[in-house]
Amino acid sequence: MGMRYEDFVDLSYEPKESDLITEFYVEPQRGEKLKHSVGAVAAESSIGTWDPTLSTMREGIKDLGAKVFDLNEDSLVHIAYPEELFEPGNISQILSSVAGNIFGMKEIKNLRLLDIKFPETLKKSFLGPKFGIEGIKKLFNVERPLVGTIIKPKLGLNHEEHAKVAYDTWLGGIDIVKDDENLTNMSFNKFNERIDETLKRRDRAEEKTGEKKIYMPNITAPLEEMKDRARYVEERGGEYVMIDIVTCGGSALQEIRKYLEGENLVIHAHRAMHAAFTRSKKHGISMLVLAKIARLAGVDQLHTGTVIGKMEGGEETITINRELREERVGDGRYPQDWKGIKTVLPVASGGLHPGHVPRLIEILGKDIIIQAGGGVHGHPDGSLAGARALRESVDACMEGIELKKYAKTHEELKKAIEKWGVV
Ligand code: CAP
Ligand code: MG
Repeated sequence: MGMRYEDFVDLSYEPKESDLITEFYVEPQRGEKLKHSVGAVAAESSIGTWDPTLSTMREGIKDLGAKVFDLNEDSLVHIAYPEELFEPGNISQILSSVAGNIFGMKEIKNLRLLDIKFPETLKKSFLGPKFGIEGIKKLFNVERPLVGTIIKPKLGLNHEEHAKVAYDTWLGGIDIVKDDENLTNMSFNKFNERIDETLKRRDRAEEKTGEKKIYMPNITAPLEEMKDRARYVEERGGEYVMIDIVTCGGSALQEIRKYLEGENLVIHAHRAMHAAFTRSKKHGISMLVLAKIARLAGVDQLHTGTVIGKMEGGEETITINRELREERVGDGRYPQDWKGIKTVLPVASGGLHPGHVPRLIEILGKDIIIQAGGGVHGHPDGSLAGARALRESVDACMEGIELKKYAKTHEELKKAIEKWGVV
């Protein structure tokens, strides 16, 4: 009745449609056999443990064991999990299984969860985005990439200063102003006061420019507080909230998504802390997996990197963006069927300035938000001019005019390029 780690490897197994599939990169610890190590991963992430002769094991339970069904020379491993191992609608439980204890096992030197495919029953158990790209497009009614800014300095401005900077950038042509990931309810900048003041300014900016303007306040906090903050934003005419989804965790994210089901609040997801587990190429969890989970849980917008900005993360961003925008079936080796789950608008942010914009659009396409904090508020003539320069860079691309040429007749863009160049 025993179940050794090796018993969790069955290369003849044909995965079923109903199985959850994972792709791992596995490096066994020195002296460990690959089969033993990958078996350990399948065992610990499903039903097994270190002792193969459990007195409590019986035939029916053995069938619930995950199966390594594909094992490559390059240490890529595919594992199939019976769907009964997972509680529908429970991200935390799914992660505790397929991305839980296994990262710390002694048999393993390095282990990276590269990809995941959810079967239909699990997929259907999640809400997915309420608005998605389509809903967001309706809100703005423009075909170009949206331009956003993060108020900088990240922390320190009081609520009036914050609102004034937001107003200036809206006047300059910014569509979306967002709080930074660590700006919540501070002693020097109270959440409620900031919301009141900034939304008031938003209304004025909309009147003055005739354009749709959005403020994305960061409601990140313990769950009950987060709900109160979301409600406060909605009652004052806000249309978006931002959540730090990694530091809040899947449980809080799912709960707030459910709470907002009947409301008109778009969810912007910041991914602060993701790099603690996504950055190493050998260990941890890929950003692609995090993005898929965020989509299932129901964020409408997600930071996915820039390829060319200040943050680490290259070409993978292109794959992730494609997966988030996919309306039907994704294109991994075990493609995710997204039917019934809306799309997510990717957000390019981190070290960007107007000089990045043509290359960014070339790499990532038009269905993105281009956000710049330092690249707006660091403009030699201030935030309003910085906002103009960023918007001008997008307008130039949409008109198919080379940035340096466009800058000849657009002073703000010219100065931005003088300072930061064109990438
Ligand atoms: C951008 C940003 C974002 C990063 C995070 C910042 O500001 O607000 O938090 O984009 O990275 O504080 O760095 P700047 P990512 O425009 O001033 O760089 O989007 O990759 O998760
Ligand atoms: Mg930030």
